[in-house]
Amino acid sequence: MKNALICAAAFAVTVGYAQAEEVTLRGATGFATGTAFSRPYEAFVDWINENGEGVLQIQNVGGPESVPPFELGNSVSSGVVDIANVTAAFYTNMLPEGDALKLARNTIQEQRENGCYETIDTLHQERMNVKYLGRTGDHVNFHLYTTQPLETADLSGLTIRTTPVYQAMFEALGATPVTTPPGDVYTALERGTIDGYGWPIQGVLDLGWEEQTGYRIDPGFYQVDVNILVNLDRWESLDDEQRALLEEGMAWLEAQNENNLTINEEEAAKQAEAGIETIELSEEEQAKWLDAAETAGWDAISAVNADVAETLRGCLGE
Ligand code: 173
Repeated sequence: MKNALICAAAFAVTVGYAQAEEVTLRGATGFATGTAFSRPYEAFVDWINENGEGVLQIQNVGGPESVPPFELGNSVSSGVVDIANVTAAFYTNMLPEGDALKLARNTIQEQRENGCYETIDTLHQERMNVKYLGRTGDHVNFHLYTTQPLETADLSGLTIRTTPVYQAMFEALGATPVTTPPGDVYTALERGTIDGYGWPIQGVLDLGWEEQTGYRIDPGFYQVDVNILVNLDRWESLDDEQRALLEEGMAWLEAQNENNLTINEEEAAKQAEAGIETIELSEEEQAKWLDAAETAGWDAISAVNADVAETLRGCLGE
């Protein structure tokens, strides 16, 4: 009896020690807190903190004011932050092929089914030392917004703010591109140093840009990718329960991507109310517009890495 008690006590101690302590990850977002492309990540952080008591928590260290958006890839790669909410266009310095994610025509759920997720995750792990946890932004297209009306797909003579998302396309259509983080767009418009900017259908009003925007050019093109990345060393240091929690939270978040279809309509209506006029290109000009997007977009990826371009083209749809 005495021996049994000692055994039980020893077992309890062992189990007690074996249980991992609650871990806190330091997180950062590449988009201003509370705006369209940060909100899904913030909801994810809340979900994890609610469901992960005693297991894992995320503490936000902030947005672009803490880590400049184009440096966030480096920060999560080196472990300055443990988890990041960031679009691939902001970390092309580390993974230029990541720019292909915008060319997806399918959803992250389909990419998980057809093996594309694994290819993308492997690229991130090998080249950036990060776990590609998952993706938000499905169903959200990008647009060109301008200060002056535009009649054709010809952008020659116009200086347009870009990121790697729009660079190849806008150049192919004749624009002079200027790359800036989102935080510089308002001032560039105000000073008249740009004639327009690339941005998704969502978020313009969150940033106050409607004051400086005359027109949105339709149709939209590409598909937003805002990805959640976890430093790989940190990921590997987590136990199964902690990783499962992050994956479950990510699946929960990805399931909400379909809400974007409704949000897009609401945002278009809000833009119209705020005085942004929609310019619908003619059928002929639309064809040039969308062809430039697709052709210049994939050509840029192929120029960087033809093999990866071919694999991704096969699994990101069409
Ligand atoms: O325009 C941008 O800054 C950009 O590349 C982007 C990407 C995804 C979502 C929002 C903006």
